[in-house]
Amino acid sequence: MKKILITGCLGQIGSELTMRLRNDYGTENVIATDIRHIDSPVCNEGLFEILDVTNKESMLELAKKHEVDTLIHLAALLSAVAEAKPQLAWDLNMGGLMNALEVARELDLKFFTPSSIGSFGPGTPANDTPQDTLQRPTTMYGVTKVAGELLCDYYYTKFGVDTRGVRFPGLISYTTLPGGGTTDYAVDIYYEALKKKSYTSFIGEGTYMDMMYMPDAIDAIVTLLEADPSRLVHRNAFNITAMSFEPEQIAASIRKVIPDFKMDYDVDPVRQKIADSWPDSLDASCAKNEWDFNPKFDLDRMTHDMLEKLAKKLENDSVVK
Ligand code: VAH
Repeated sequence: MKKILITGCLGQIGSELTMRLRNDYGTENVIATDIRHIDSPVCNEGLFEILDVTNKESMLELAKKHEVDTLIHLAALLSAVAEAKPQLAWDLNMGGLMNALEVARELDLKFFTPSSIGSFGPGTPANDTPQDTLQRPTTMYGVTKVAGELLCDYYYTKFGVDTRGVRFPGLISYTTLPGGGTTDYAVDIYYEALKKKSYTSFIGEGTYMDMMYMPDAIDAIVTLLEADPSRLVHRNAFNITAMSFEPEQIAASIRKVIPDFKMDYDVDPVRQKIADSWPDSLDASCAKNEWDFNPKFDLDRMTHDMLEKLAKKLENDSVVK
């Protein structure tokens, strides 16, 4: 990986991945793109281009202009938004992916795009979900993720495109506000804990989902993309996870730092139905065996880091306003 074009850079993953890759590979070697420009480090502290991923020719033109060797495609709608706008989700998630794969094929680029635990459905074994198992998701988001996995494997076997991907669990970060996901309760809760010492969860008690702190997610992307291809038995997409918890457990973790934190519930039936269709815990052994996946943050370490970093961010934001 020497020169990288990233789509969806203003999203939850892109906003941190862009800064990490600029640090690791050089600012001049990372071309960040998104559908809009905003006043942010992603747009202001390196190469940034406006890109609508549903326009293949403009994506191809940018990849040629910057002479990239790697394409990381992140632009997509997340689960809850996709469920509210299923036709738009199909057009963006699948149309954008096809365009990105075609650009990677035509220019012989290394390629990464994420799948998700959302690619599984109610018929999937819920605990220690295997790498290779039934995938019959009941959401449009999940349909696009399963189709995306199959399309990426097709481009590898049919055209030799070096496609690689992971099935992300819920990702928790402090750099961007939650963006329409089902697991976002586990981001919201930290903001509310700091602002109000209380949170009303839209996901019900006892709902287990796989989760991961963003630094581990970014490490996973870089490690997989730099992995020796001869070791890869799988490609699209690897189960990865760092922890599995339900709302009461993250609340208990927060109370170790904020003892008087309180939580109650107002369950969102749409996002609860999505969450109930997903696994409780994944088996990530293939990722560990094939490319040394090794997450560093458990729930309490994530909680301490998240509350510390988010408190500083909220303080800075209030000073700026
Ligand atoms: C979502 N955060 O909730 C995303 C992710 C596994 C969840 O795909 O849609």
